[in-house]
Amino acid sequence: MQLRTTIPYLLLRTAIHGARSAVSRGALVAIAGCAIFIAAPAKADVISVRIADGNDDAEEHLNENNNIDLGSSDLEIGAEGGGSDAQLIGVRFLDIDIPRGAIINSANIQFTVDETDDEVQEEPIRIFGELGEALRFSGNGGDISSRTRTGLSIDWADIPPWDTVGDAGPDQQTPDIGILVQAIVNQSTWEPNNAMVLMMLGHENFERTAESFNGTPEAAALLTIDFDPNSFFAFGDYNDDGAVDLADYEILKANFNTGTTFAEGDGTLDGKVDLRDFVEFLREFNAGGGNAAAVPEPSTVLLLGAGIALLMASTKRRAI
Ligand SMILES: [Ca+2]
Ligand SMILES: [Ca+2]
Ligand SMILES: [Ca+2]
Ligand SMILES: [Ca+2]
Repeated sequence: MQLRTTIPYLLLRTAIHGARSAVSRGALVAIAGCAIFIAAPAKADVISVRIADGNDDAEEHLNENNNIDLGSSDLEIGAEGGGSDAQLIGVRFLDIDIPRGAIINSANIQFTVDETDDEVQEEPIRIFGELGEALRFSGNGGDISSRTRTGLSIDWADIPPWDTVGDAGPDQQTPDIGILVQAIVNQSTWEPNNAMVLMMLGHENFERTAESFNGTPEAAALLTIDFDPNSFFAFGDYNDDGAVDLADYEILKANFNTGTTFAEGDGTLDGKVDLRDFVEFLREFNAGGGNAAAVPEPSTVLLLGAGIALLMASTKRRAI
């Protein structure tokens, strides 16, 4: 199976893979895209969480009413009705016991075949995470499509035919969605044991029919996350030199409101460089960016805030 991914995702994937390979060295590492502070001894934890409620998997029909189906016995990834009725699928997982900002090594969702399908896939299924509260799905029209999505998405392409009911192997598993999980656990509102929602945006002329909780609870979607509980995302080290300092601030400032990647200042991984990134940057800057000798003077912090405030004011003027 060939995986198609977005360029920012590849950059970050490289960075996180670099961090993983460096874990055994138990050292401070800096790699393309971001820097990771490794506290020895590092280890990887794996959690697997299955959907546990009929209202935690749902289908939204992408028609004019955006009707929600909470109780269907299956989830048609792509489109229902022989491929004519495109759907957005939402899956919600409870009690994700991961600390805020922990490095996500990899993640995937495992589905199980409910009905056989063999349409050739012309375009990918696009997978997003939800930023925000990740509430249980409701029957209100548009409940899934109205949620705030991660700025990044992962493409699930070239899905082979599903030819045996009950199969739950690599062909029914999403590509690595670790970067989406990273964006979710990086949110300032994230706390261990929060719920997590992921969404699969379908299209017409393609259908893969997976089990839902309402159909067969023990074969409902299963989210697996491999993470390092001892290593944390460095939100502010955009230039990978192991320190969160004025050089990183200049990057953030230069790309404020226009940047889209981590290297351009998007520490929160939502595809935008904005005030939230600056808040995260300041948090790490104030803490010395992992370097206790580098804690700045309060007056420096005030100057940085003034610089960003000027940028925000000039943006507002341009917008009028
Ligand atoms: Ca359901
Ligand atoms: Ca269905
Ligand atoms: Ca830096
Ligand atoms: Ca951001």
